[in-house]
Amino acid sequence: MPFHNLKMRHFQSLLYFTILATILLTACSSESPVTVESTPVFSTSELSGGETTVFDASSHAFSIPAPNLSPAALEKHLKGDVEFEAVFVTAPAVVNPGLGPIYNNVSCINCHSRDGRGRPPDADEGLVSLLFRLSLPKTEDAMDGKPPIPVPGFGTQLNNRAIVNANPEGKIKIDYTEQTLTTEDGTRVHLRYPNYTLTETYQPLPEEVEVSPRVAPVVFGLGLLEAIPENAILAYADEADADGDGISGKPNFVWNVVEQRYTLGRFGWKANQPTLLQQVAAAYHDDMGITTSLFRTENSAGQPQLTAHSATPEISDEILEVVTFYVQTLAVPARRNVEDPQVEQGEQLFAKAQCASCHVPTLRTGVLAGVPSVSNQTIHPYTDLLLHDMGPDLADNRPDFHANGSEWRTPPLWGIGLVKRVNGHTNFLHDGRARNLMEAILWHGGEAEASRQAVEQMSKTERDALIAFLESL
Ligand code: HEC
Ligand code: HEC
Ligand SMILES: [Ca+2]
Ligand SMILES: [Ca+2]
Ligand SMILES: [Ca+2]
Repeated sequence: MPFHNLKMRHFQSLLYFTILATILLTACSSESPVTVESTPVFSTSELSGGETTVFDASSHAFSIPAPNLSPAALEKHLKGDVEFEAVFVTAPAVVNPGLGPIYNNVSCINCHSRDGRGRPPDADEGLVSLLFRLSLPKTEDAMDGKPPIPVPGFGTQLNNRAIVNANPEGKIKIDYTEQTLTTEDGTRVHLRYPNYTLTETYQPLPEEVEVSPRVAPVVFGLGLLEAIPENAILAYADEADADGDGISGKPNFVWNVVEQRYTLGRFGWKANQPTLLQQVAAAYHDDMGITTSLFRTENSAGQPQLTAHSATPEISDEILEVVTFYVQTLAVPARRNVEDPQVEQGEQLFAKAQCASCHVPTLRTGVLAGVPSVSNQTIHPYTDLLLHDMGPDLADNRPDFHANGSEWRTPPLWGIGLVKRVNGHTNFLHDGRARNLMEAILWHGGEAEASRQAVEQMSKTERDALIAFLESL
């Protein structure tokens, strides 16, 4: 996308905004009363990622470098791209050794397929891009803000694969219970609730183990989310629900390995990672069994399969840095069909149903050191990066720092309409149980109870418009 073209589009949307504002003002003066929504002003802009936006709605839409990278930055991004796709093997190979001995997958891209999202396995298919976090219950204050307690012999994640001569920690069997929900206008919607059974564990697993399923999320636009100033995020927090709207966003504060203190969590389904550097190092460590300077001890420490262990990290800081830069600088795909009347109606319904109270449409980034392309951008991520109680049906009942067993971080919705084209499925939510966008909405409970009820009360035309809006993101 040439730069002038991007500018042109930007100009068009500004112009469009001005016209819209004028129409609204005119409407205000002639017709009263006009109700003003308390939700943030939504944007009609197509530029979801500011100047990092790309106009590409193909199956590669999530894999494009931000168009505003300098030549040197692009080169660094492309080095990271190679490492993101690198397949790791058993030591002592010459290229990419260090896999395992226990792991979940052999490369980043295997889980984040096409830089997009994972899904639960089909029947008779092994786990690919869904993993399970484990912990022991906390005896005293479950909400102590401390990290999850590792399960002896298993750690905090079930590693379901192992290299030759080592044992996988176990397997998971998934089956679903079907439920039916009827909306006000009589439409029947089928929902499936997942049940997990841990099988073939290499040693007995304590009865009381807590299990949290997580599918791999998309990895584009993340530098922008990292560049949002902390105080901008905290400004949306309303833990005691002081404004009485039933919604009480809460920040997570999690252990920051580099700074050796608790800092704001932003990444992962429970916002349990503070920075992309730490998120990436944790992925190498937990998901692939690769040590780095941040996590020097193998994830299998203390298990019989770990025979030899070197204090030297299995990958260099340079690799860690370029992969981090890669996920910081993937472009955000532009919205489509923003002027379609059905999409516009859906956008209004999204605000009216209070979706925008958590899925915040517009934020402004600050400065992210070393990554000028994501700095000072106006973006439309549709998240507040805060934790919300989503009710018992979505609960994993496994606390993660300050997140309790029913709290989840609002996931960004940008690009969600392209998941089908990029990843060939429409499985949503943290465990991929929803088989389409409407199912994802109808699982909302807890703080989002009123939003879900609003959707249940909509007419079919309105629900179609809401989905058309989500598909335009
Ligand atoms: C086994 C599958 C798997 C592998 C392999 C994997 N990931 Fe992930 N990734 C996930 C899951 C699942 C999450 C969500 C984790 C959570 O919520 O706790 C995640 C989260 C992330 C996030 C945060 C996204 C967000 O929106 O918060 C980033 C960035 C990321 N992974 C990058 C990587 C990189 C880089 C690699 C390779 C070093 C990698 N991942 C390897 C499954 C995987
Ligand atoms: C109280 C905050 C809140 C409100 C209000 C809310 N959501 Fe969500 N939304 C979330 C959270 C948190 C999740 C993740 C839940 C999970 O994965 O278990 C989510 C997930 C989603 C997803 C799936 C995203 C993905 O990546 O899997 C969609 C789509 C969605 N919401 C749309 C909506 C719509 C439409 C509305 C209004 C009708 C709405 N949400 C209202 C917090 C909220
Ligand atoms: Ca290793
Ligand atoms: Ca483990
Ligand atoms: Ca509130």
